[in-house]
Amino acid sequence: MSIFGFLATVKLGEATSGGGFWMPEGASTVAAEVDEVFYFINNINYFFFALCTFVLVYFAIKYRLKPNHHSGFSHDAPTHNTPLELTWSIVPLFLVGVMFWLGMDGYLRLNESPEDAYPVSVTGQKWSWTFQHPEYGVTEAGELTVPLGRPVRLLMTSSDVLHSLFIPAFRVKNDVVPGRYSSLWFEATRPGQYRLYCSEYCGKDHSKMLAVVNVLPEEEFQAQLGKLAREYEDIEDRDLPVYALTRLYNRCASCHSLDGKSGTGPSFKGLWERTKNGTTAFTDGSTLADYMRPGGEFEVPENYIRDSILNPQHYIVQNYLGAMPTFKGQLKERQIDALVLMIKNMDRLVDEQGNPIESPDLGDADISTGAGQ
Ligand code: HEC
Ligand SMILES: [Cu+2]
Repeated sequence: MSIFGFLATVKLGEATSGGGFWMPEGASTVAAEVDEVFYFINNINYFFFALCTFVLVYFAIKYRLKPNHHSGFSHDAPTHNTPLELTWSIVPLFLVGVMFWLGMDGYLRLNESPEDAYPVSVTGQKWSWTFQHPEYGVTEAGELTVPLGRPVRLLMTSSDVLHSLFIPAFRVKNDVVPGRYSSLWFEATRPGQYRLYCSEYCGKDHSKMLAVVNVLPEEEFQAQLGKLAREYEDIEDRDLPVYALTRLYNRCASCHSLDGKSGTGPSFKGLWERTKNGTTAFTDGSTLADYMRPGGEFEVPENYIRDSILNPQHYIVQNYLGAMPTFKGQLKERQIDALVLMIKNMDRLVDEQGNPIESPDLGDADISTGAGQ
């Protein structure tokens, strides 16, 4: 085994294969290689840290200014040592050269996604992730389902500020930038659930911008996406509010609470009461009631909820900032209906503390979305 091979495999303080103190166990085709480069560089660092510290301490003691020596310098002390200077220049130069070569080689290969990779479009927004599967017409939020043993390519963009998508177990990370696309690819080697983080500070709730990558064997993967693709179509109208609460609300949860506490946005609790009565005040001094008169924009109050989801910058509620991203293109018509119904029936869906009620009674609930009135 060469010295580099050796340095790359020593994992100080490691017990498990793959994972350990620095990184979780690898679960993608590139993980082993990334780890090798990481441990190679890290172990060289340990070595030189120990060497330099040792020499520093040793010389400090050996050549300290002793009592009864008036000057620390002697005039005939050596000022040069060519072999020594060449050694400490050439050895590090060689090592950094190897580090560059290993890093660049891996970086280039990580950037080139295989032709036949399974495509997923990713949108980062404060503070959640949305994943779209164009092959199935499915949108997921907070969870990304991918096939095992097949390359997956993420085409990513942001609808507000700079984010960064990081899946530690796969050893892949890339910035997610507003106004342009960036990409990332991986091939998962173990089924299971893995953490996905935003690793670029993007505001107040950056630390909550998490998702789970769910790696499924091919057959299960196809079954799961087929199910997600039909999910909201198959649902009966009467079940839409519960569907919205369990499957869609996670996209709103970082800003809208269910228990009345105001967050980045107003709580959903009591929102419908306010909307129906037109008492919501906007930053421009108008109130919702001004637009609810016959012939007005929100004569049908359900339309205000709908408009808030699709054009959030249109009317800004007093005491809040226009921080809500648009969900245009991210939610299907029927899903928007579901959210409107959820907000309308909020007090039947959750209890006083905002916890979901199990099998809520929606028997006589108002499940009209205002459409067609
Ligand atoms: C990044 C934070 C954020 C997310 C995520 C978010 N919103 Fe909002 N939302 C806001 C803010 C801030 C306001 C108040 C300012 C305004 O009117 O645009 C608001 C206002 C609203 C309003 C009007 C509230 C009122 O009191 O009249 C509705 C309805 C609404 N959001 C629905 C949603 C739904 C449904 C989702 C999820 C699909 C969602 N929002 C996701 C921040 C967010
Ligand atoms: Cu972020």
